Amino acid sequence: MRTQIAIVGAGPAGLLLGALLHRAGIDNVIIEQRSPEYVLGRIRAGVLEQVAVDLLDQVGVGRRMHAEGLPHDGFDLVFEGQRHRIDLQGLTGKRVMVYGQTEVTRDLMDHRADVGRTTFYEAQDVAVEGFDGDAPSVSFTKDGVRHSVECDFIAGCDGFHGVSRASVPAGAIRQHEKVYPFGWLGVLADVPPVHHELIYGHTERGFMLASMRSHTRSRYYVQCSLDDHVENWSDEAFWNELRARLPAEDAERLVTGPSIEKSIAPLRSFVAEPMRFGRLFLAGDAAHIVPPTGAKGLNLAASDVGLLARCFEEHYRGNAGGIEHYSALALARVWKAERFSWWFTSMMHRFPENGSFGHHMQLAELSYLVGSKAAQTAMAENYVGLPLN
Ligand code: RFL
Ligand code: PHB
Repeated sequence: MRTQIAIVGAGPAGLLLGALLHRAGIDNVIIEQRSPEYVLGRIRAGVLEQVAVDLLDQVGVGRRMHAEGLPHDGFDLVFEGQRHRIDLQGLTGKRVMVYGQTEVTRDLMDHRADVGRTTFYEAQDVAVEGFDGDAPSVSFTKDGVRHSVECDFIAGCDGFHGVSRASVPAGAIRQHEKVYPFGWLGVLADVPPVHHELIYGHTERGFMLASMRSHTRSRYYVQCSLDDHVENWSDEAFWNELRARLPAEDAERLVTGPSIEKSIAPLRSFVAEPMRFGRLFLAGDAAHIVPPTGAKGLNLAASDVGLLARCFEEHYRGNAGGIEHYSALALARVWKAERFSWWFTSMMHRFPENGSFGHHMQLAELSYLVGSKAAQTAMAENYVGLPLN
């Protein structure tokens, strides 16, 4: 089989890239190692920046997002038991859209099925080959048969643990990493959210986040230890811990119920440079990871593939230099989102090794932030998302 772009991975990056290329008339095939149900079962991001919303609109999959998503004009920061609102709309003129990654993925999967582009799910032993020469290909085994997709370019959209980045010779890639000494324990439950906007909390017991998927479905997180296990957390234990981290008035209002999903995610900052190796291009979590505090992971995946699709379009329009700029353009945005996510994470979590001095530095920074319009504007500009260049 032959195509123009072979895309490895059917997460949001791969599916959105497929849709953008389809719209530009560029042939593409997606190869995904899991089943569609497995991909949809991963509960992850919840907040979309305007850039991501615009890209979904551009490819014509925005209808349900606009009908069911919740536009948010601000969020609350909590420290020392008090809530302080960050007015995104007032400070930047922009808002964010609360709409789950699962729904984004479902909308993109439905669109792909409608337009009839090929996706291979449950592909085993996926290998990316020949990208340092003129004849790249992606091979895999499906139902016991080995297949090969020959292509002009490979887009590695296969997440942090994927095969694309791992196939680049070690000497050709630089990796920058910071691993945080804690994780997030997340719970999804069909209970109304405790507040109509998100609440990010700094508490003596550690970080907490109150988020949502709809008016009837809540997503909550509490900072936990890296060696903790989901099995250690009954629903009751989780709700008690969350209640202990919420401001008193919210704790009283909190509605609890059985969890639908419960998981622990480690927190990591990671960047691989460059994001292009000959005819292989990395996008999304395959190239970089941010801790979820800034809600940037899915949004960076979307902006990467927005840039990549533009570069491929230029290339096929006859501008051979089109693809030369991808890595530098994408990384300029990635590093800024890395900085914001690292900063927000550092300010909000309990770092046992930082001691009382570190704790006071966090409180001083939070106190400065809520007292300074300039500091709030800087935070809000980053939260709603920087322009796509
Ligand atoms: P994905 O979603 O990991 O998709 C990669 C796909 O590639 C497949 N794959 C392979 N396919 C073929 N061959 C192989 N060898 C393969 N290896 C892997 C995988 O099965 C998968 O389907 O990466 P992508 O598309 O780059 O998307 C990135 C986002 O998923 C991620 O950045 C976000 O979920 C991060 N994130 C958040 N981002 C936001 O923008 N806003 C948020 O509010 C937000 N909250 C979060 C988050 C991530 C979290 N976790 C669990 C890490 C909250 C959490 C808790
Ligand atoms: C979520 O709803 O899952 C979510 C929201 C905001 C974040 C991280 C995760 O910063």
